[in-house]
Amino acid sequence: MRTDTAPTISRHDYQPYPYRLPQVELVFDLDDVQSRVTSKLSFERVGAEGSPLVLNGEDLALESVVLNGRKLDAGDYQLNEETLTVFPTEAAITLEVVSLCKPAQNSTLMGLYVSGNNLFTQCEAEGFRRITWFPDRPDVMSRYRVTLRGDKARYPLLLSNGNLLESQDLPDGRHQAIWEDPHPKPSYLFALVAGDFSCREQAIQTASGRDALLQVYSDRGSEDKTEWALDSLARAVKWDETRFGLELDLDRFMVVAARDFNMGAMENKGLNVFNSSYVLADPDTATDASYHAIEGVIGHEYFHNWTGNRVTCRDWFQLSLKEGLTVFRDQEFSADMMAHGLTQGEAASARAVKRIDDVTALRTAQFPEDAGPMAHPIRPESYQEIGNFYTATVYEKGAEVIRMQHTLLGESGFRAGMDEYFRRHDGSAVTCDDFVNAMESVYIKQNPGKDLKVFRQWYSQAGTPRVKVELDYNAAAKSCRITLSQHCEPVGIEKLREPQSEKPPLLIPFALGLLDEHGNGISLKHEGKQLDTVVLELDTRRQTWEFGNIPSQPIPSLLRNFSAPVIVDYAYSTAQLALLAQHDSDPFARWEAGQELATRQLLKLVAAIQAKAPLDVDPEFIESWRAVLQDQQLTPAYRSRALTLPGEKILLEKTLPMDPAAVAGARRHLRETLGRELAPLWLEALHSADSGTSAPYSPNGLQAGLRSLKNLALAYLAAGNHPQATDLASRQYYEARNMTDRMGGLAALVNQQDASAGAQALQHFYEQWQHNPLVIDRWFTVQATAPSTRVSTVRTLMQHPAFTLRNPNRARSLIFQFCMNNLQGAHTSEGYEFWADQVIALNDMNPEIAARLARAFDNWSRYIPANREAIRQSYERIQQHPTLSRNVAEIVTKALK
Ligand code: 0A1
Ligand code: ZN
Repeated sequence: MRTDTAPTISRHDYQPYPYRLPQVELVFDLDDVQSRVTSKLSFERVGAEGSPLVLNGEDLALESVVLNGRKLDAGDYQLNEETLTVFPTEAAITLEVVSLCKPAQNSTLMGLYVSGNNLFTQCEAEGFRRITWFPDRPDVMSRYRVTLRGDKARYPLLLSNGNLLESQDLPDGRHQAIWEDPHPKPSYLFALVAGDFSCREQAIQTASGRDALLQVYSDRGSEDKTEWALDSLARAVKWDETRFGLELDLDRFMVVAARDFNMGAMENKGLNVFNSSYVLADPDTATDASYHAIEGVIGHEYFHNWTGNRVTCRDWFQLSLKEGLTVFRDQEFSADMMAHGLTQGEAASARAVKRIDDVTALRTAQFPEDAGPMAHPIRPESYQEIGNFYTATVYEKGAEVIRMQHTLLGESGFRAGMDEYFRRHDGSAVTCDDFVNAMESVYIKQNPGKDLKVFRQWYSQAGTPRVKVELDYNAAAKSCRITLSQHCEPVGIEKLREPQSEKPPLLIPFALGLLDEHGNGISLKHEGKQLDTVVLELDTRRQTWEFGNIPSQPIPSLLRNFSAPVIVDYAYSTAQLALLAQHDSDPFARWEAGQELATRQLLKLVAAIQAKAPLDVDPEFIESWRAVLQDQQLTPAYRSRALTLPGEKILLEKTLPMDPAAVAGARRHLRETLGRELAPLWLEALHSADSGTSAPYSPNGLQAGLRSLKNLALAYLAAGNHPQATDLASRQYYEARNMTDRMGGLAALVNQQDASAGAQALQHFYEQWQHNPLVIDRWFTVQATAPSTRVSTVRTLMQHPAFTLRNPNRARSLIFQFCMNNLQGAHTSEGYEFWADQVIALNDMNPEIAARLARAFDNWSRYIPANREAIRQSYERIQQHPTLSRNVAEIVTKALK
């Protein structure tokens, strides 16, 4: 905890560490109250003679320091809050440091901490320094040999990275295990786990015929819920071999589930630690969405073994080097898994659904971030607390930047670039530039005379670019000119800089198709090929392309498959959008056209609410929704996406000033209207989808699609106050045979008019599932996000015996869900006060989690005046908190600038 202003660390200030550290030996005497760590570090000086040896440490008690066999006195070293410095004279040094830490008291969940009765570590980004003094930076890579000692009854399992060399019993009921990791790694990839777990395992053979063991550890009693995670892991191993030629490099690969975890999961070498919500699943307790998330996160952490661990980051500014790339890889893995075994047409639709979900996530979380005070390039230029930069920008926009390189190079070119990247950098700590260099080496061969110089700007520039499209059709010449121009507004701190200079252009791969007036695709000649979709490489402010042989005035299909993370401006007529929504052969662009129609309708309603005018819904809009609902050619999963209105956060971004109540009101009104006007069709969809899911449960795309359409239909019927809605929802809730249906029923019950039916179901649900924490998280979330929920309800729920702020999942399920996903409940002065109270409470407990909550209203300056003022006051109150953590302080300072 610190109250002074934290220094800002800049990307350009990088200095290599003056020592190499080839070998690390750690001995842990584990105990939850106090653990002793003895470390023996063998350094070799590579920098200037006399370079001081600076080690990071935090919340540690120092017992002793021995330098080259000589015990140091306090006067021989420098010790302060954050560093321990010794002053060696030799070039080869062994340093032995003994220190103590207190796991049970550690509520930050960084470093060594207690969860349940077990001990876990979390070291990324800078948690290793809470375990022992160390050069805690990713460019110092070492081989680790780790001895774990602990009480055998309490900690029957002692796990760390790499291979188990030996285990033996010790006196006094203790035992020890010695682990050695053959692969050099940075400290952030270190892990240990000690405790009592059950294990599900599978022996596999890797592509080259090596035997390996995959293991998933979880709390005793939950072993029946780890089958899907283990299967997903086996699929991930195979997929990385097939798609990228990357093999598992370990004899065993372990995943351990933890109840208390700040993030989703962590890719520690050979010993991944997971938030239990991304491990445990069975049909009774996990929804389809959870199954898919588990598969994705298991894949993500496994893929880090190459993109992150074998090749790691030189410094934390390069975080997107591993995260953007690994998110791209997990997205592709999930898409391939969803498309697996389907016909070509179904596979295309399944991939489009995945793309729609990923783009929706990007627009919900990253676009607002890129337009707010925390806006930063995917490779940030500076930070105060690196923990604040595990963001949607670094991860999701980072993945889009990788995807654009994939689009520019093609699948085989991208693969060649990846091969080159590993050939050059395996075993080292590198930069984003190194990655682009490898890709560029292939791109240059494919495109003589061109390079990725302009493309690199994506790594340096914040903000969502806008691409304006102009179309000129020449009927006489039967030719069509497409002009693209790009622009990116200053964002975040850029706005404070004077004078405001225009940002340099980016290379934007812009996928385009043209349709005739019947909706048929027009073949386009581009760079000597006839194509349905062309990828235009826009790399200046404004560029024009001309296409011949266009028989009549075409309708453009723009940014197909979302080929770049930009916003497109084009003056479509409603009729053109309706045509695209019915006929575009690109399923993503087709969905997008429907979303644009809905957005226009919703924005009209927002304006009407603000003007206190009557709320009219255009009949043509309802007809466009009817057409999709009736289109049996579309898969249920795709239809459910096409029939979902744009989310409140996506809509808010399109309004200025932002008026949360009006946006929520508009969306509610449109859902109610669609629910009422299309009631017979929703009923039909509900019934036919229901009969389609009588097979034994599987989370596969087909079944999940049917359930998602069914739950959507139920939600619309409830929104439209259909007379049968309560009965239908009750029946679905009480008779459900899986959690997806049960939650669909429960949400509909809680959100329909008959309050007593909702309350009864909630009571029933709690009684049924009170012993399963992950299910109780859902119970809190449905209530936190119900439109009728107010601050008083949330405060009451916080008094519930099952509630605790200390468990991040629980805090997220209630507090975060309410503050971030309940527009009607949270955006009141009472809501903002409540939020500030919780940020302050969390600040003293878990700064990482507190800082995430602190971001909830950081775009306050774009709100309508009443909300703006109330939020600002709450931020100021937080700022005055005397023990503000560096994490929260950075967010609040930026929000108030
Ligand atoms: N590297 C992990 C994310 C992660 C980051 C920080 C953590 O501790 C606070 C935990 C996990 C990933 O990308 O999955
Ligand atoms: Zn990651």
